[in-house]
Amino acid sequence: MNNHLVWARAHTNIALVKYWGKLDSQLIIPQNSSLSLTLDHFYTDTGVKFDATLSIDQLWIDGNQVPMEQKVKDCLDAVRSLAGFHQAAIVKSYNHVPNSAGLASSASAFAALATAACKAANLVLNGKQLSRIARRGSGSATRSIFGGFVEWHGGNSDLTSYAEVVADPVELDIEMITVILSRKPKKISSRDAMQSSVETSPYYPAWRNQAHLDLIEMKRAINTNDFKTIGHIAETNAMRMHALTLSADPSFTYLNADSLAVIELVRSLRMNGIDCYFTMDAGPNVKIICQQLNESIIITHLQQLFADENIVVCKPGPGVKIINDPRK
Ligand code: 2P0
Repeated sequence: MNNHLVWARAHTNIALVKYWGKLDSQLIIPQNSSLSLTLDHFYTDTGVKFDATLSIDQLWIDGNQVPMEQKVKDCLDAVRSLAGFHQAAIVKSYNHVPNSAGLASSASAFAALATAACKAANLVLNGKQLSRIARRGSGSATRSIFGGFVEWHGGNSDLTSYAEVVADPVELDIEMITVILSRKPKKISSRDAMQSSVETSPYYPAWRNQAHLDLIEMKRAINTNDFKTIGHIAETNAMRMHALTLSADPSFTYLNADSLAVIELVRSLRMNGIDCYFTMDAGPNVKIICQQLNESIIITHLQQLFADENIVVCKPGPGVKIINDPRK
């Protein structure tokens, strides 16, 4: 075993065809395949050491020790089972993502955890195998193992549910302007919200069928560098996902008044010939999908509504990497 913590850095990803619902909640097998873009701006650094002298796993987030989370334990257990030992671990994580507000902090967190833990356990795995371990912590983390456009093949078992690169490096001019409307943790976790959608929305079967079609069209658009189609599918797919929470029982929504204001702005810019689209995840923040030539005009409009520090331009980002201790 290594004497020091082994560190990995993983970036967040934003789904263009969303994952929303599980077939198997233990193994985290999704109801539908999904496709995302890994971003350069938001990331998590996680260090792991397995230590025979520790009696229980320890978790430190942003410098503070916190109670062990079940998702972290699930991911560590998957690594221990593969490595064939039972040693407890110390895990230290530094998040450079606004936590739990629809910016997919769990995606970068569990991709970094899986990668650091496998290396600390002296396991030599390829990206596909790492993505299956990351999946045990959080579904969206499956995709953050890779950079650029990434597909998570939903599959129907541990072996068949993994991520794969669709395009990396990304040649297309594409960026996402993240508008941070809330830095507070969300009221309903995505885990509970998607389960409620699967169990109570009468529209769930239609979502699953449509997501399958959206994925096929999205891959075609990526392969032909067709920005308009990518944006259009991403926007309609996101709103169809949010229709599931609105049609669940009890009904709820992640959209707030500010989200609607950004959506209206995107629609009005588009009416005026500026090619841009929106997507949203399990929180009120909106991501505007655009190209560099329109970036400054979109930002000028956003600045009339929101403070500069809440407008963050993200470009395609890299896959997970082993790094040196980021605190040294
Ligand atoms: C996604 N989201 O595809 C979708 C779209 C949010 C909206 O994956 O239960 O934290 O840990 O597998 O991955 C967020 O859910 O959920 C998510 P679990 P996860 O990015």
